[in-house]
Amino acid sequence: MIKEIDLILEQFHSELEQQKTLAETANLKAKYLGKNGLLSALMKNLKELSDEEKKQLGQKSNSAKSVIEKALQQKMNQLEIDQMNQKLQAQAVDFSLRDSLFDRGLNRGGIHPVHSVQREVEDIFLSMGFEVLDGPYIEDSFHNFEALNIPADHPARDMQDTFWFADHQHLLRTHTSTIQVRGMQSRKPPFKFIGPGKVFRCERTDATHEMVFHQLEGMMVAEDLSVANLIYFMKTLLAEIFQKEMEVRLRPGYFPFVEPGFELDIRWKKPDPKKSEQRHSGWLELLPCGMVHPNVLQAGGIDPQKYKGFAFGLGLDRLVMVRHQIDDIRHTHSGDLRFNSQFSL
Ligand code: FA5
Repeated sequence: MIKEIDLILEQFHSELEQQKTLAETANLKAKYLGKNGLLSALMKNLKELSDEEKKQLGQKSNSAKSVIEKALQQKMNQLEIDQMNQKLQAQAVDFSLRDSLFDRGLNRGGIHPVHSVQREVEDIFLSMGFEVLDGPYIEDSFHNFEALNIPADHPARDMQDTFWFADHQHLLRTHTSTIQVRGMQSRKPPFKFIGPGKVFRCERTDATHEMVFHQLEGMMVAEDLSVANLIYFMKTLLAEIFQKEMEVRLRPGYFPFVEPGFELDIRWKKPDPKKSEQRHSGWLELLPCGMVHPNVLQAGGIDPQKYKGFAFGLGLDRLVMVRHQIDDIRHTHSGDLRFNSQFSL
């Protein structure tokens, strides 16, 4: 009878191999292990055997049962996985189709040139150990003005025409310098960070002015900082971005939150508003900067006796204009696909 169990096992394995579905495999379980299955039928003939033989046969039958159970379970698991893979394959997207869809005239997307230059500038500063911070578009007057040394009655408030909310306490931030204030309040010196984002100004648009545009703020605070450090970072930024020497000029500039303050202008081919095909060499205001005013450090919770800082506010849309020789800033956010498609992937 022990031999018969071996034969049953052999038969079971060869049948199991041929199973293709879960239902078929479940039937096999009944056939071999069920109440009226092959193993049970064999065990019904134990009466004529001696006690020792009964014992041996019992052990053999139990071990055959567990071999069958294990093999069935493995087979069922495998069949379930195969079934799932088949389903997934049926739903899968064939990415190799992508290019042929574009060939058939579907428009290819791309990253907006302002965002791609923003990412490049972020990478440059990240590689120099700067953090990248964010800040809200809707600000209070403290973060946009007072903390930046521009009190309510200060004439400099008129330098940036502001979209105020009805409560006259809140506004759409007019510059990313608000991120300076939030950055100072939330960290201890020494630190250095940049803060890119949209800014809003209620002003008339022209070829170099938009109402909604993008700036990238930068700030570094440490002991023993000087204008030389500021100029080093500005030069590195421009060299990395343009990958060639650009003609720049540094001239004194007035911003209440820096002292001394500078305007960094870049030489570019300025378009002639009357004859769009003609360009004249000119200067474009790009990157104002300066040493952080002691009042601003104080408002940010930093001791101006111990620490110094520098800050800058890069105009990202203007940077894109210079880089791609764009004659009018208003093209950049016009949503005109003839413009955008020049920057597709
Ligand atoms: C500021 O906004 C200061 N917060 C910058 C700053 C930061 C100075 C830190 C010192 C220290 P300004 O208004 O000049 O400054 O704007 C900064 C830059 O944003 C300009 O040089 C220009 O590149 C860009 N910009 C300004 N106004 C517009 C506009 N209407 N459209 C497009 N770009 C603009």
